Amino acid sequence: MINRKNLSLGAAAFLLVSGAGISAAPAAFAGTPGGTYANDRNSDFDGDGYADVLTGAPGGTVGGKKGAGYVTVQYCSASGIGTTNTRPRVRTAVFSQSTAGVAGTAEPGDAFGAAVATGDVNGDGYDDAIIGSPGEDLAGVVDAGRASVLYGSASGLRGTGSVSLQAVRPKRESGYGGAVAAAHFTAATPGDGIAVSDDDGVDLYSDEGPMVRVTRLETVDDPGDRSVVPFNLTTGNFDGDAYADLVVSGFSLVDDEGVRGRSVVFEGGRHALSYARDLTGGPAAAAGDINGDGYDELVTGEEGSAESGGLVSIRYGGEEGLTDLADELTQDSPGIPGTAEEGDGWGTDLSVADTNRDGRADIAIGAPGEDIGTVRDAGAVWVIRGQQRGWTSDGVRSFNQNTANVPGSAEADDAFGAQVRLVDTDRDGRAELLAAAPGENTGDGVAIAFPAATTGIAANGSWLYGGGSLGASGTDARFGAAIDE
Ligand SMILES: [Ca+2]
Ligand SMILES: [Ca+2]
Ligand SMILES: [Ca+2]
Ligand SMILES: [Ca+2]
Repeated sequence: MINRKNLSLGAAAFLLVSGAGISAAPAAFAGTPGGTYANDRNSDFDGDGYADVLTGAPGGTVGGKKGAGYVTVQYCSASGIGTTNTRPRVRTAVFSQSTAGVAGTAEPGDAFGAAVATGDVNGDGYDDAIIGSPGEDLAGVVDAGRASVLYGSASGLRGTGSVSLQAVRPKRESGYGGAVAAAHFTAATPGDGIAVSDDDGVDLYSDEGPMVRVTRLETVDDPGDRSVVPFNLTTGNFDGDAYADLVVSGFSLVDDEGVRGRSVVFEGGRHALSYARDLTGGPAAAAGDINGDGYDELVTGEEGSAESGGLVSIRYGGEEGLTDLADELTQDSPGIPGTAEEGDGWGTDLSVADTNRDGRADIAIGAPGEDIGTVRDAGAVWVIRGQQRGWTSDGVRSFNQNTANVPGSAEADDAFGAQVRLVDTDRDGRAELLAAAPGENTGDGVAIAFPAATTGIAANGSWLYGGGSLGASGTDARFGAAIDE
């Protein structure tokens, strides 16, 4: 049951939110929309030119509080991603609500890090982090939820000066901060706008010195078609203009559809994001330029599509926005290894970026419910290539923890592939694959980093890390439940 409410906030209803001002004038913002193009970097917290990796561990114990949650940062370099124990070492950091300057207090079940996103929201050239804690209680309102903005700097992400975002009227179990995103949606500020979802819509913010709540996008809009319970926020540039578009993906409330995946597309523009259309597909979504024509494609994943064990759909971008017709893929499609079986969850998570430097983005697909042999819900990931005509069945790869050269072994309920992220951590033009198994070791969670060879993602050289490898408590952390590229 979804609680309806009318929370439309006009532009006149600007609302100041607690937080710090801008300390430096906007200077280095590149104005790149969307941040989803294959070679974009929008997670460079320390501004050294290398993408950094932000990972959520919403089950993590902080100061003895189980499930308070934390995030980790790995500052990457020419040698890519690592930990403090790898050679070469990379600098790492851990942030939680116990970090000085971060709003709130680490309490059991806050789930800080359940959602993560990055973008340069104050336009100072250092990317910033948006972190959701949907389990946060606010003034006695259970699971009202909140999101926190942590700013980047020359020394990396900082707790000091962080900003807390919460609903105008916090609502019980609304899960504010369940999904977060940032991109250059409008010309309102030099930096990126911020989107934060709860269970019936999305609040948009822009950092204008003080953080300002600009408007609210309702997605539960009875009796119209635009009826989506938000689950995921995705940004891309589907029509090739100067502004990023926002896709709110989740589950449909349209009467005759049953519980189907559905997404609402809001188009970015000079002054505002505006409703463009809604479409089938979700709750997973990702965007990137798969055919290399300069327009992003939207890829949606519908893991619960009962007849197929998971359905992945691709709609192509163009001058007029996304195509109506979608390419539909399942594990039974030609050239794709595996067999579609109920419960596979193929398409539970998706990521789109170029893995072999051919100028066309490739698609990573996670299926955490995939059985490996007789091992139930061990999980697997696929990488499907982009080409000029769209996706191709040539060169599709699939990996699980029993694949040769992949660390660990496939165990029941590992849920490997629950998160997949393609990110070019060493800036060589080829995105590496990070695939998480948040269920590994009964809920500790691990991520496996797969290198990008000249021919694309490879098992050879893959390695594994968890919260414990990054100076945090690994126990029951569900490390990797959210990863931002
Ligand atoms: Ca960096
Ligand atoms: Ca910034
Ligand atoms: Ca395209
Ligand atoms: Ca690379």
